[in-house]
Amino acid sequence: MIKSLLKKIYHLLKKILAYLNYFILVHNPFKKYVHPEFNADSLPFIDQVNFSIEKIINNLPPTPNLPYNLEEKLEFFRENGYVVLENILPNENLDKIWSEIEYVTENNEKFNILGLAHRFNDQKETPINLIPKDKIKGIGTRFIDFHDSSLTAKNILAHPNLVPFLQASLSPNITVFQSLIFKYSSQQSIHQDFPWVTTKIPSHLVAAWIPMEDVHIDAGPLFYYPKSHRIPKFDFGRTGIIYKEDQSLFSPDDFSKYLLRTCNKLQLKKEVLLIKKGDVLIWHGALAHGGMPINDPKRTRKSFVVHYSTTDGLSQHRRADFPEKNPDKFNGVTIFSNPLLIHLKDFFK
Ligand SMILES: O=C(O)CCC(=O)C(=O)O
Ligand SMILES: [Fe+2]
Repeated sequence: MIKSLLKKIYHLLKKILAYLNYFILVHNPFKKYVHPEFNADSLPFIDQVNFSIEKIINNLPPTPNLPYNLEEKLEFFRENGYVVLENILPNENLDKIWSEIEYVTENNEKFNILGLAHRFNDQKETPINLIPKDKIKGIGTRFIDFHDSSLTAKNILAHPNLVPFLQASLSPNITVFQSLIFKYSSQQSIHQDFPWVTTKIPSHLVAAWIPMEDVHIDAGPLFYYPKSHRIPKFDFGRTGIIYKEDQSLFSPDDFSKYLLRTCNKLQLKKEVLLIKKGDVLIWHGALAHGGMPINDPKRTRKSFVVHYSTTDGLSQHRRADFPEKNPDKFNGVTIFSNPLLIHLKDFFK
């Protein structure tokens, strides 16, 4: 009782201090405060209003035989911050990735691929051979950068039906920042990705949400707020638009509240993603989104999430200390090798 009261007082004082510090930051007479934003000089062309979609497409390698109208999809993406590309990926390959994940789960003691499990090791990324099997199988688990170890995963994330869209939305020189595989909804609260998924150029970020089964409404679908990619950026205080646990004045929770408040104020309407296996959702690095709560815990929501950046934003694997000499290219996508998992590189062929 006293302990929880003390905890509440501590958090309240911390918050007051954060606001006080922020006030000083904003009103500092010696340093003009500028509300943080993406750097205008390095914005992808699609986010530069006077750059036409036609011009963007003309800058790309030729894109014959796409099963969708690239120009229309890009216009929609530019305006709404997301788009769905229907029926563009082969089901057999999606099934293959999932069977690899099942193998890795059943034989976790052999793999030090990173994972994250609910209420395990302080929610820190942990090699899966150190996570108990029942935890790995539970709700809240994610496999991190599985594509490092799977050729099929690499071929899916660099599928020829996907790459031209990604190149047009970022730059012809795209790379993978990180990938995640979920069996169940993440149930994550509303957020934008760029404060966490950070490269040298925070605006160089798009993500693909690739279902490995049709999404059921009770499985905790992904949700998002169309057009929220244009709302003013949240200022974390001291660290600008990027979150740094040890330096930012404000917390991820403050960030979520800001996003919800701003989306509601601007009357942006929440949408829930009920797409089918083979479809892909692409979302802008600044689109507000999250995972709905799971209504039926028996319902899985197998999905593969890939965060892409450009080679200007990220010039090596994010776990590497040195640049790689000749990184692999899959259909135009640079995929750096993970120096910590070389023994598992393309383990699954
Ligand atoms: O799939 C989900 O539930 C959320 C995933 C997500 O927000 C992300 O990976 O950035
Ligand atoms: Fe996210």
